[in-house]
Amino acid sequence: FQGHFSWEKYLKETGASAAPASCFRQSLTPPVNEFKAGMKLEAQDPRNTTSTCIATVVGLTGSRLRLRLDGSDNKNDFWRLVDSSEIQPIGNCEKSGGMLQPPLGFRLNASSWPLFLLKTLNGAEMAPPRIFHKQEPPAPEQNSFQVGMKLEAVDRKNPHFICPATVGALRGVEVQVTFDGWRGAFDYYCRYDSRDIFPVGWCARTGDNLQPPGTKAVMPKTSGPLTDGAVETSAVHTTPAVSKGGGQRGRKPGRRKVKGSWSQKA
Ligand code: MLY
Repeated sequence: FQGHFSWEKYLKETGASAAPASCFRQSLTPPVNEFKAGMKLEAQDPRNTTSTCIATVVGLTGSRLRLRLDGSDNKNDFWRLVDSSEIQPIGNCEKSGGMLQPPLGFRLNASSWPLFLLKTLNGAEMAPPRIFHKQEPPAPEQNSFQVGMKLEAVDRKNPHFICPATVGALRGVEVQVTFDGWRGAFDYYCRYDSRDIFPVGWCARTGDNLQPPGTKAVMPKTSGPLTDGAVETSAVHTTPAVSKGGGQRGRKPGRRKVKGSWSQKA
């Protein structure tokens, strides 16, 4: 479900162009997601990347999994593409001589980890090896993004969101991702081969939910009939975005506080 946001219209309205798919470290056909909620797998602990932990799929969105580390709380969920090299079938770690580790912030005493591990795996539904993807797509040879190109990007403060974005700047192998309509509040730099950025149309193809642009920023001026940037943006995007009540004009980015794991003070 894509709300009423249409890239085709939006690109026309903004006079911008989409970054070509060849710029991204993503497969040309988005990877099939055959995982199911409740399945367990091995994942690198995002807060301690040398640790391999047990994770449970707690949600699915497009080609991505929402993961929670067993023994952790529900405030530290993270999202991975199904073809990420950071997820593996259970058994992989020990096969390669490693040991499964408790997650950072393990909620029990460290000494109870071995028993916890036994219990969490006992009778668990393990994600079958065949639904993992053999390897990540290769990184493009170089950073071929250009300033002004449009893309879809994970909002790293709210990683369940993928949103329309623009390349704001280039810095060697890095790309500045600026979120359309959010006045810079969510912008970040990432490597050009980051797995968090996608070509225009990605969400439409994976069935992931692309957020419409925010309404706050003054968009780059185009030859439209309106002259006030702020008015233009709200006129252009008729979708009420993620706001609840109040109307678009009154919405302050960062105002909405939602209980739950993903609202890390957005
Ligand atoms: N916590 C924020 C969420 C904003 C998300 C912005 N992304 C989509 C760029 C809020 O409630 O406004």
